[in-house]
Amino acid sequence: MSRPQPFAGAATLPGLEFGYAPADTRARQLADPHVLAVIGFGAHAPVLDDPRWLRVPLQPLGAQAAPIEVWRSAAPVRSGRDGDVAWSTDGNLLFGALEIDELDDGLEAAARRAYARLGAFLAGGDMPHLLRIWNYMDAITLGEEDAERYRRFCVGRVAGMEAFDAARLPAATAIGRHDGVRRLQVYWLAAREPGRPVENPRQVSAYRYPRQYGPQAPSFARAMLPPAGASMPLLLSGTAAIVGHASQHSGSVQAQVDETLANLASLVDTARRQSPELPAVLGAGSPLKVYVRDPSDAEAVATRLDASLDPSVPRLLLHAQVCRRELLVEIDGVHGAATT
Ligand code: 3EB
Repeated sequence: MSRPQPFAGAATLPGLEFGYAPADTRARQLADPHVLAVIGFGAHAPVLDDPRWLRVPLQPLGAQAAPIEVWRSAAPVRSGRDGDVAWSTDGNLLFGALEIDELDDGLEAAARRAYARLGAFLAGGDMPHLLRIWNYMDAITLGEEDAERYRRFCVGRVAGMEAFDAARLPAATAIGRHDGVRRLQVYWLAAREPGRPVENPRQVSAYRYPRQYGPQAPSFARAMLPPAGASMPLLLSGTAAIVGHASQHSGSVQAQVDETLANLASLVDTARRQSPELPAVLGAGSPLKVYVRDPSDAEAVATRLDASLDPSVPRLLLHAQVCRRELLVEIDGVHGAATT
């Protein structure tokens, strides 16, 4: 198999590859000492002992068998568990995962506990700089106005983030599950050196959203460039049909897909001003996760993506709830990856 060159010409740090692979290669991936993380999706993904294995209970949509996601380092990896945190590292990059049950005090308190635990874990090591974080929770839009669960999550997240450098928010995804399991799942990529956050000129920065979206603006950057010299892709946050701070195209999933892709293109253009070696358009090194609220929209979403994206762009559709009720689709991923 031909290996595309990692994009950073003068890379001095071992690189990280991202890609999807057939689920039946799982054992082989986990036997590879360079593999930092392997993610399996859906109710049928097994529970395994390996700290590099993460089971994400979001159900894949579509006819194809669900792939696994593989993060592979150019350097050998060691891994372990520290209490409730599963981790792996190549010495420069750190993958970690944590699950916190919601107790009687709810999602806000679970988010506060999760982020306090994460902050303490990162502060205790030599890879403290959070580049990218994923937050998966049940029933994200349940509750009215400021009692809505996503808004409580945003409040708890900030309360737990005291140990963080607020000027360097990570790229992020916060998305809802449909499984009724009240457990917050958080996983992340951190680094020895800080990354370089990227904002989207088409969108108000999420951390500056006005009060109408909740008492605490969401704490994330729209994208993250890797530390200078690292041979790693651009990390794209969960991106939806939001322009300025307002949701667009209520009721039209096709138009929301188009607007979301325009936002992703704008992020890539913006990142390329700092990293001109990044490819100009999404391609084989841009594996995407496409979160679809209503499974009956999956075909329309897939068709729209087929019409707009280069066929080489790997995409995985997952059944998930976006954190605003009118938003039917959200996309995250990486761009400019050397592929596994
Ligand atoms: C948005 O643009 C859509 O709260 O961490 C996307 C990515 C969204 C991350 C988060 C929320 C988060 O506001 C929602």
